[in-house]
Amino acid sequence: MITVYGRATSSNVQAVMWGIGELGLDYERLDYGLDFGGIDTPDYLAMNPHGLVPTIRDGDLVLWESCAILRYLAAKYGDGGAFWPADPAARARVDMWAEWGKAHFARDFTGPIFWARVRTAAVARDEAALTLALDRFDGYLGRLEAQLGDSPYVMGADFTLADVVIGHVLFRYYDIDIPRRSRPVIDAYYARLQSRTAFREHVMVSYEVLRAEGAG
Ligand SMILES: N[C@@H](CCC(=O)N[C@@H](CS)C(=O)NCC(=O)O)C(=O)O
Repeated sequence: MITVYGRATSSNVQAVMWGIGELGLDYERLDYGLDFGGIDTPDYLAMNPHGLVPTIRDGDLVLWESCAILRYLAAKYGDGGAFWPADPAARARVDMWAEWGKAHFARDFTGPIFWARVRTAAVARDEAALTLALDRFDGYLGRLEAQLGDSPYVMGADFTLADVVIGHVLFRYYDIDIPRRSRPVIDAYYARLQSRTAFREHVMVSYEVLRAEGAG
């Protein structure tokens, strides 16, 4: 039984939970963070000195950082197949896209777009910065579209850890009120992700509690 500390509305918790769902693991998830609190206590900080979610406990092992957690779960409980391959070269290619997903795709959506649009009142919003962020993110979508091509998933025929790290961003991208350029390949990819039970259960989670007053 894996214990996940983190609120269901955290995008990083969602990525971990989606991975847990895909791997079919037993878990309990405890609400920590934001209004639930609990992340600034000595006990929590002893597990995660950064006071952020998610943190997981698996027996005596405690881990934080969502991608490190996903890789650990795949290494320990996966089958060495497509999701996170045992073969170093194949694994590195999955990690290459997962790293990009974390360091660019998710980062440059969450703060500059999601926070700006949903967690910031309209009067305080820097619309010019939001427009620039949307342009940059659309460039990322263009490159993701090129990588997807005719394939169902980022790495080709098979669903991998890279889809979790990149794909969890798309629920909020499509759900929030922003201008979106027509991207049929990404639309189809997002539809494909929505057909996955664990995506619907752990990623397609209402974020209304995060909405700032006056955000629109
Ligand atoms: N790089 C970390 C980021 C963790 C992070 O920023 N978590 C946010 C939620 S997505 C957090 O803990 N915010 C404070 C809170 O929820 O109270 C990861 O991927 O796990």
